Parts: sequence; structure tokens; C-alpha cells
Amino acid sequence: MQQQRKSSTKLNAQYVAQLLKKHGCKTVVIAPGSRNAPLLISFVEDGSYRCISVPDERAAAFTAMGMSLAEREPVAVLCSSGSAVVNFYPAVVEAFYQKLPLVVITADRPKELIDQGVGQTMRQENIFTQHIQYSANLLRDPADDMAKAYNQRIVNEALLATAKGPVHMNVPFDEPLYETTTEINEARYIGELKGERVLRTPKLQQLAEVWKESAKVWVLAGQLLPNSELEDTLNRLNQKSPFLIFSETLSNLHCGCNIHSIDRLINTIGQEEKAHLQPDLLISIGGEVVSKMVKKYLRTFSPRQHWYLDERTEFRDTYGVLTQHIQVHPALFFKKLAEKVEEKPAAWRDHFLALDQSRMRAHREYLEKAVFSDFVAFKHILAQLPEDSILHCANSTAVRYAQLFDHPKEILHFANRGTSGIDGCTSTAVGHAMATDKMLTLITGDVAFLYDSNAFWNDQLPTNLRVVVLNNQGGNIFRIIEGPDDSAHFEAYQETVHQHHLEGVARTFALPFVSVGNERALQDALKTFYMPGDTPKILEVCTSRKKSPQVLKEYFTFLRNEKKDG
Ligand SMILES: Cc1ncc(C[n+]2csc(CCOP(=O)(O)OP(=O)(O)O)c2C)c(N)n1
Repeated sequence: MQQQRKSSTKLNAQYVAQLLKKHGCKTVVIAPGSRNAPLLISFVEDGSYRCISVPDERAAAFTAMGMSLAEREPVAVLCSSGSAVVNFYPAVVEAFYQKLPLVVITADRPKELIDQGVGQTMRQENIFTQHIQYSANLLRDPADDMAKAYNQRIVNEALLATAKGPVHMNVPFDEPLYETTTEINEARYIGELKGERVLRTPKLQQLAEVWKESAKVWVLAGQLLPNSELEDTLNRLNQKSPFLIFSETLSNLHCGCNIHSIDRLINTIGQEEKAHLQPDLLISIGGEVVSKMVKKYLRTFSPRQHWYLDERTEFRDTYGVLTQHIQVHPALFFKKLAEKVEEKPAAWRDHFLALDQSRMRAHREYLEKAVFSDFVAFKHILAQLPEDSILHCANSTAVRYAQLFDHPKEILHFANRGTSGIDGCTSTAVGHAMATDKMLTLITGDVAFLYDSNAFWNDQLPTNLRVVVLNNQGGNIFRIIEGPDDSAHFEAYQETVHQHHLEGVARTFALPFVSVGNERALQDALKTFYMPGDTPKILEVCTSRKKSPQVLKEYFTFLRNEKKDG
């Protein structure tokens, strides 16, 4: 079919560029190279894609993944052949565990040249097998109808599989790589219609019986995208048959019966209360849970029954007591369950909700007096977040401090908790900011910031991004988690204490940079931090690497003592 637009002469490049669009993809992040020229030509010349240049492949893939958080559609990242490909792997793994629709497209050399001493070649086919929902290894230069049909089918299949997570397309090309044509071959789109999963009534009745027999029910929510339908169904069920919801910032779940800060409660109650809190029935939903304490608690105070709700087939037996995997969307499940359950007393739930409220008051009281530290800095940063904005927390202490605060519903929370790496937190935030009009704040540590500094090597940096770096001169988390912090190896090999100048990163990418080192200066800096600008802005908050863990430790002691008084 004739079109005026140009494309590469390579049929595979034409197929991929057309089919991505037909499956809803609007954005392609492109890392430079020559072997991928047919694809990048086809994407750019197509005219309908937003094409973004990010030279570092690891940053490029996380940027694309971050964009998918806003677009909720497949977002593609493209690279050349050779080691460029494996730099995609950290983002592939993260997208796999977060089930995000990342499409990784790798250009390849002809198969007969692999392992034969030819430059920039390696074994690329199926390279992400363990963490990918579909690997499409295209045939080079499909000539006959069967080969053409095959390549189109597997590209479609890959794109349909993005509903479950990341997919890979490996596309081999031989030279010439730069020829273009206006004679573009129409690619065949294959759609897929799926019926909604339903629960059969007898089984639902059995589950409702278990619910009825369980005096103490917990719903534990891991990482979720905002879902008002789920909130409504949980609220309706809770009015009829009270239970407790344990959620985290990353659950983006705001119901009337939430314990939002799990550690603040579980780490500050005595053995008797812990035993009283023990669930008869635990229902878990969503992805990863940040709180280590709740995992430890549930392995000791195990529920009699544990149901895990997820549309995917994999079991998740985090606490070693899973009794029922329910393969249905949580909102649908709770809606159906609400039709079957009977009224229950609310005393147990209300006791712990009241205890949670008293912990919240003690939390505020403690932070009023605490000395300047990461925790206190967090209080001020969170207080100044613009309404209706997005917060990304890097892995390490940032995401953990965030869990100790109560957050307004209007703030959406994200973090790379799929595998909890520090390697792409900034790139993910950059990508997410690029795909939204909302203001986006990233709170990160100095090590994570330095690690992913190429996140800013991006030709379309968003102006709605604000990065706060808590610079405690190393990995402060290692002073907080259990383990020795005074061993001969600790500072050099775990904390990795440093005096590097973060400002250098800002200067490299011509970004405004402000550094503060006390509470008053932080408060002042925050007053202008969110004013509009032409680039992202970076705010460095220098804190003491020894005082911050102390302030956190004393916090839990203070809250534990509050229990005795209150
Ligand atoms: C890619 C990767 N490498 C190593 C780790 C292990 N790790 C977890 S936290 C951390 C230190 C992070 O330090 P920083 O970003 O300064 O945050 P802080 O601990 O000070 O909050 C490291 C190395 C990881 N999570 N991901």
C-alpha cells in the first residue's frame, strides 16, 4: 500500500513500527547505534511516535518503564546489538516483577555471524528468557509468505503479552541499513478478546464460610496502581463485615479502615497486643510489600488461612502458609464476597485503628523535637509536596522513611520495588515525569543518585521533575538494618562512605542545584523549589550519617513507651 511517509526498506522494521502503534504504543526511547538504524528510521519517519534519545541503555530502559507508569500502554526501548542489549536487563527484571508493559527491541546481526569473531555480536535470542513474558526472535529478511506471516504473528503475540509484563523482540538485520522507501507494506494486526474471570458460586460460598468463621481478617496490600473501584468495594465490604487493611504508600489505596504505616504499629506493640492482632485469615493483594517487619510478624503470628488474589497464575507463598490462590481481580472478588458475607462485630478492628491513631499522634510529637536528620528532612519535604502530585522514592531508606508517614490521598506513590534495585530509580522518575503533566518529586539517597546519574542524559528532560537527594555520604541503610556497623569492612565496602560532589552531576547536565545542611535552610529552599523552571531541579540535603540512624531508633523507642502511657 502506498503512503507518503518513509520507512526503512527492511520489512521487519516496517512491521515492528506499524504494529507497535496498532497495539497502543506511542513512545519509543532510542539508544544510539548503527544496527538499529532500520528500526529507528522507521519509528522516527512514521511521524506518530514520540521518540526520545537516551544514550545509556540502562537509563533508557528505566526511562521507558517510567513512562509506562503514566501511559498504562506499551512503551518501547530500542538499542543496537551486542552488550547494549544486556544493559536493558535491570529494567526488564523490574518491569517483570511490577508487570509493566515494557517492549524491549534489540537489533541483531545475522545469525550466521554470532560467535564467529564479528564485532558487536553476542547470543541475543531469548536473552531475557527468565524474566520476560514473550521473546519474539524475528526471521531475517522474510521473503516467502510463511516467513512474513510468522514474523507478523510473533510481533503481535509479543505485544499482546505486554498485558502481563515486559516482552522482547530481537530483530536481525544485514546491510545496507540506511535505505528508505515510501512503499510501505501494511502489517497485519492481530487482536485478542478475553472473557472476564468469574468465581463459581459454590466455591465463593465456601470462601464466605471461611470469612465468617474468621473473627480477625487482614487484607494486606502490596504495590498497586490507584484503583477507586477496589477502594469502593473494600469500603462496602468493611461496613458490612469489619476487617483491617494493612497498606503501604505504594498501595495507593485509601479506605476508611487502613493501617497505613505498618511498621509504626507492629514495631511498637508488645507481645500481648501482637498476639491479639494475629489474623485468622490473611488476604494479600498487589505486588511487593516494603515492610520487612510485617513479613517477620506474619511468619511468627501466622494466619490459619492465607488467600492470595492475583489474576496471574503464579502462587505467592510469602509467609509459608498459603492455602488458596484466587486467580481473579481483587475488586471483583471483594464485590462478590460482599454479597455473601454476614455482619461481624467491629471491636477488634476499632481497637487497632484507635491504637494506630495514637501512634500517629506520638509520631508527630516525636518529630516536633527530633534533631535534624533524614527523618526530619522527610517531614519537611513531604509537607511541601504539591497537591495532586506524584512521589517516587528511591530504594534504600527513602522508600522506608516514606512508610512511616500518613500521606494525603491526592499524592500518588511509586518506587522500583519489583527487585528493589538502586540502579534505575532516577531514570524511572524521569520517564514518569515525561509522560505526565503532574509535578513529580523523587526522593533519593546519594549512592542511588550517583549510580543512575545518566538518567539526566536525555534530550527531552521534563520540567515537572524535582529531585531531592538526602546526602548522608553513603548507604545509610546499612547503619539501620541489623548487622555490624563498626566492623573493619563496614564503612569501605557496605556503607561506601564518600565525599563526592553531587553538584558535579548537576553541572554536567546543566541543571539547577541547591544544597542545604540544616532545617531552616531546607524549609527556605522548599519555598521556591516547586516554582516553574525550564529544567528539572535538584535539591541536596546534607545530613549526618551517624545521627540519622540514631533518630530513627529513638523514634521507635519513643512510640513503644507511648503505649505504656496511653
Ligand atoms: C543495583 C543495586 N546494587 C546494590 C544494591 C544494594 N543496596 C541497597 S541500598 C544501597 C545503598 C544505597 O545508598 P543511598 O542511595 O545513599 O541511600 P541511603 O541508604 O543513604 O538511604 C545498596 C548499595 C541494590 N539495592 N541495588
